[in-house]
Amino acid sequence: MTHFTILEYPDPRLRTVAKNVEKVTPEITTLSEQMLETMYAAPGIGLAATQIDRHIRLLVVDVSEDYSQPYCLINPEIVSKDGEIVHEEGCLSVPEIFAKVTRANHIVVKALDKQGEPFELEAEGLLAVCVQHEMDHLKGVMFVDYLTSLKRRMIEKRLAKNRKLPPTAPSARSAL
Ligand code: K2U
Ligand code: ZN
Repeated sequence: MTHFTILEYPDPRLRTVAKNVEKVTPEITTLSEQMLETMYAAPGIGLAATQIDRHIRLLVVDVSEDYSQPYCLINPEIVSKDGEIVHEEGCLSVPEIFAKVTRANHIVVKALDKQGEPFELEAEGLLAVCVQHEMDHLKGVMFVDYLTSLKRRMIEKRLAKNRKLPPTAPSARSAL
């Protein structure tokens, strides 16, 4: 069972713009499966390759209650979007921080699956939010970038403080 280390904000590697996957090789297929294992173990509902310091356009999501609906999107492109949703977001790279972000409520995304086959995913609600959140990671964008600079500075101070706390101390968990 492979669980990757997840980069944490403000690590500058999280700002890397990922490159297109030229060929979906067995290594890429295995990587996507290992990313799902890492995501489920976190636990999370999405993970972008950027977060495990692999700068290729690959993301995984599963917003189901029972881990039964995993999607792997390689070289994802949004082909249409509409509607608006304000949803509280978190991020495995920004632990213990949650904040509301406005995104498109309905999207159609074209991508390659983990075998390299093209497909289209129509998503709305939390799945649409999660896919857009992960696609932002592939551009070096994080959900905290949508917040005010004051809130971002507060997050950076809180994360720094939490890192200094002994591992057993309750961290300063908060929504902004
Ligand atoms: O990028 C990540 O770290 C994945 C996020 C996915 C997410 C995107 C948008 C809105 C909420 C979550 C992580 O899964 S954060 C952990 C989490 C899990 C379930 C619900 C909310 C947050
Ligand atoms: Zn994230």
